[in-house]
Amino acid sequence: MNTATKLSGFALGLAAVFAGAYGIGHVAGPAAPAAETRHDTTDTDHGAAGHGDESAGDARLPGGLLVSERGYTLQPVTAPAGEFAFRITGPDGAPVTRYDVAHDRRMHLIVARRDLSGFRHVHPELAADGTWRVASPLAGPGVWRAFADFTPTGGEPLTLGVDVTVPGPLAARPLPAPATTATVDGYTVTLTGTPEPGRTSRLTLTVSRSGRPVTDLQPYLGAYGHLVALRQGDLAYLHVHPEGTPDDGRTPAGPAVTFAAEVPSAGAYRLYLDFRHGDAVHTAEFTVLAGAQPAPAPTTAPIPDAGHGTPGHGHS
Ligand SMILES: [Cu+2]
Repeated sequence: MNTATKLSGFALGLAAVFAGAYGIGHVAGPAAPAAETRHDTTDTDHGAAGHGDESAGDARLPGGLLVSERGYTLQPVTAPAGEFAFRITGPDGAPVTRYDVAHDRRMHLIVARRDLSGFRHVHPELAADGTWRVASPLAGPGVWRAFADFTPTGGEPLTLGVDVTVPGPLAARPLPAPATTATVDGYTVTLTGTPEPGRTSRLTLTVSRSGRPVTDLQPYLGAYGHLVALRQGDLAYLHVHPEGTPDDGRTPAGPAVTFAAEVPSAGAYRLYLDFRHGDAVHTAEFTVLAGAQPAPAPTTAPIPDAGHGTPGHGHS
């Protein structure tokens, strides 16, 4: 991960401050640029590698880092209290009203605070004018990243991201330590496999309850589990695909669900596994470290205590 990538996280955080606060009548985002500055299909853009995606043969950015890409722009719109609403505008500047179904839905809205807490995955309803609405998944104060994961009809799958601020007292939440076991709603989920930068890695999540394997997982979004991975630092949104589907005649309904994951760089990631059992969706979360950890870069922003031991900057 390079300096530009790290700094972009800070810049986005600052942008959120200026973007105003969600829920007090603000319409976030500038007018939709009909012609965005990024057109990822040209090779000239690929010359500017170093955005953190070092995977061989594919210099495209990870998803979710851009609010506007390939002419499509994510625009939160004013919504009543307790509701979250947004539009996707297309290359012609008009709201997109036609979407393809992917993973059982036309729109997946994922939100997480920038400190990777508070993850929610919800499915908004589309109005005829192209506005998506859903009961607000933003559970409390903080700077949230909202990801819209969709496929416009006639276009390619796309994940756009936008920062949304919910005002209120902020509590710092450090990223939980890496672990291979998570508990949620009485379930224990274990993770095997380690993501390796730049190539596809198999991650297997195994669900048990009260010490017994769960073998009757219920289909959710066309699979026995749905996994989202977000990179610490910039919340790059990673594509993760389940192996097998409930209707293929050979994929068991648990206890293990296997995914193919590609991470673009070494670093810390938060994994969020949605699975359905007992007619409810549960989310198990894991922190994982991918690859060798990057050496400390001398040009990153100062961290607390960084000045200790430096002549002339000592604290007593
Ligand atoms: Cu979804």
